[in-house]
Amino acid sequence: MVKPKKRIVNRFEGNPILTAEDFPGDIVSVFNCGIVKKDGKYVMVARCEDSSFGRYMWVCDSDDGIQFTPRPEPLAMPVDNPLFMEYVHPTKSYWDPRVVNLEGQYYITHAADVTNGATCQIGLFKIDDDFQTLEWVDLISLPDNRNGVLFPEKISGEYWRLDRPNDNSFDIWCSRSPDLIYWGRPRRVLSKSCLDWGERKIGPGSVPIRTEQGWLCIIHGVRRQCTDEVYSLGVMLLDLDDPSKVLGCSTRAILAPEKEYEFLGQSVNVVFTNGTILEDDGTLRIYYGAADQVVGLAFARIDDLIESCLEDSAL
Ligand code: BMA
Repeated sequence: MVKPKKRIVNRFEGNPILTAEDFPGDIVSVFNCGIVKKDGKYVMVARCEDSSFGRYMWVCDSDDGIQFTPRPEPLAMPVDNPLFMEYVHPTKSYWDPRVVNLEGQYYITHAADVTNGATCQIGLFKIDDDFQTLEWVDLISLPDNRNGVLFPEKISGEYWRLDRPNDNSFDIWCSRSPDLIYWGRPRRVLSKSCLDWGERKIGPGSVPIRTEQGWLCIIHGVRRQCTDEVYSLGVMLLDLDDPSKVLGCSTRAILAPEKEYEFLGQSVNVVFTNGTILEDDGTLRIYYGAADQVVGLAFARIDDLIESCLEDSAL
């Protein structure tokens, strides 16, 4: 029997909210952004690319979370730090920044194309309160790993993260750390085999959100459609005290490409998020990259997302 239609995520009608034209200089795309709300204002760290495929992290500010103003320059990379320069290419390496406030300090995890033959590792920066100066911490994963996202607080005395080892399984994993540098006790959290819309790969999206029912996590999944890969978003709920345990995971994709700006860009058929904001009224703002070209915004009720994990679970 066909299930009834259920749309719990709604796009902002004025999408896309940010495009390359909004930036000074030779920027050709802006997508996959991390975001935090600070003192009532929105601070986005966007992934930008230029026509030589140089990559930048570019801070954009907004009062209303819809109209963003890019700062005059992208973030300067800590090129005078020999640890950073050891493995990371200063203009080509970093992508998909995820921003988190952890114990009063802002951190940015990102996927780093490294020059040590390992393809991709998770990198960690600190950034100051004004989002002006990046400080390199270190590479914090084994190769080949990406989509690293930190939980916003310690759990049972340890830091936790989700990530996606880029081996043949392409599942979501978690691990723990005493100091954000050394990570261990890896556990598989969710297998891609649970999700038809993510049958090829799944990965963590934005920073997990604490709710009374569990950690709510927006995730992405990849499905093969003829010759193309289609990137969609989904949602899972993890145990508050032990996030390696999944309480539920929506069987449906909550957002899949269906608008022209999601179908066509540098890539085709992509919606991908690494940044969400939960408002006090229970609205979740999902900022997402569309077709690896522009930034879109969508809204959901947090309760609807939790319900779809628990009552429509793929597990
Ligand atoms: C993933 C990442 C994302 C990108 C997506 C779609 O593997 O590289 O940065 O948006 O593919 O191309």
